[in-house]
Amino acid sequence: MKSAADREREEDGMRHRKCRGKKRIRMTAAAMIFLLLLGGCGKQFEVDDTGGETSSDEDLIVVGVSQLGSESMWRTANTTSIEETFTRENGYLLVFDNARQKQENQIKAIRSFISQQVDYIVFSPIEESGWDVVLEEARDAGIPVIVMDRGLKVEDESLYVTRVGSDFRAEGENAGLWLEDYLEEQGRSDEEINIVVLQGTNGATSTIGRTEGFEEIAARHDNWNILEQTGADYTTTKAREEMRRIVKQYDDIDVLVSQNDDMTFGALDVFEENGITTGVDGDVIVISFDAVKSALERVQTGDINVDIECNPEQGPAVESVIRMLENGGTIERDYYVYEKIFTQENVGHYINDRSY
Ligand code: GZL
Repeated sequence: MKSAADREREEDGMRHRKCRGKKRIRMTAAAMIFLLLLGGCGKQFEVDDTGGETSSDEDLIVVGVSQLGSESMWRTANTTSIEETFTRENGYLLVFDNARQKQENQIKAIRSFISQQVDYIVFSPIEESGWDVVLEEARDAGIPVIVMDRGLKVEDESLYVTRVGSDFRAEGENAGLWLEDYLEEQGRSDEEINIVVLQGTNGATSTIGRTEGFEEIAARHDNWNILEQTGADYTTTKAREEMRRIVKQYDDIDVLVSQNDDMTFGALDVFEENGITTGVDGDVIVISFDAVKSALERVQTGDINVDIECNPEQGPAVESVIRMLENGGTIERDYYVYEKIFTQENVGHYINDRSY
């Protein structure tokens, strides 16, 4: 039985952003293209022309997926979404590789998919550059590439069909817009506000987008002081290390912006160790990203003020693109998954329906 939130998420499906709304908190733009899960059978898996092993004579679409790693709860949910989507029952043979946070492993995996003559390649680029050569090899092999989650920069945009993921810059801007509203509600708009930022993996477009988006809003406020932005690689352990140094270095932190929930958990541990309260009525305002269920529980208790969702359930959206390609449909350059902003006021309506 699908819950309301699941139905809403499915109805929302995948959306193509036509324009950027300029509302106070920018939510997904009004003009959307809803992708319908198209019917139609998969393609006959070509027999390897060297007469080598094939998956079987079933009518399966072979999809090679290079996942960047398993560094966070978000990543685990993203992988689960792929595994639950590309099943034999749905007409697919999934060839999956975990690159363990190394770009070189992703490049090796893509080359392996090419030699296996998969029908489609899907990958989440750990960082935005360094993909041109291997994607040219995929194009020369006639294999369409779909980028999932993080983005990338290539000389020739035709090297990949589309990207299914989030608008990271909008996520960063929404964090800044929320802080503007919150400080106004608290009567603190003119107060000196000291901010520290825990950033994700260096060079990742999620890190770049969230950083640039928040900085754009912060630049509007001379009284907002970003004391430090430091990388903690989207992990709890690294965040603990960095925050233990930061709380000794700065004795008046008003806001923590943490670019994923795993790092936020590390920071909350350190604040607690030092007798610093956080969240609603706390010493430090905490802004987090991802909105995994265990973090939403900390929004509900008030330890985290706001969690900017980054939706990992991208499997169905990627599958919709493949179905469109199989049916000769027209593909947009970008598809954004639907995302919300959670605070103590609204989290109770959604938390029980969260699948990750
Ligand atoms: C965002 C994704 C980020 C998450 C982190 O789409 O790439 O990587 O925010 C994850 O949790 O590690």
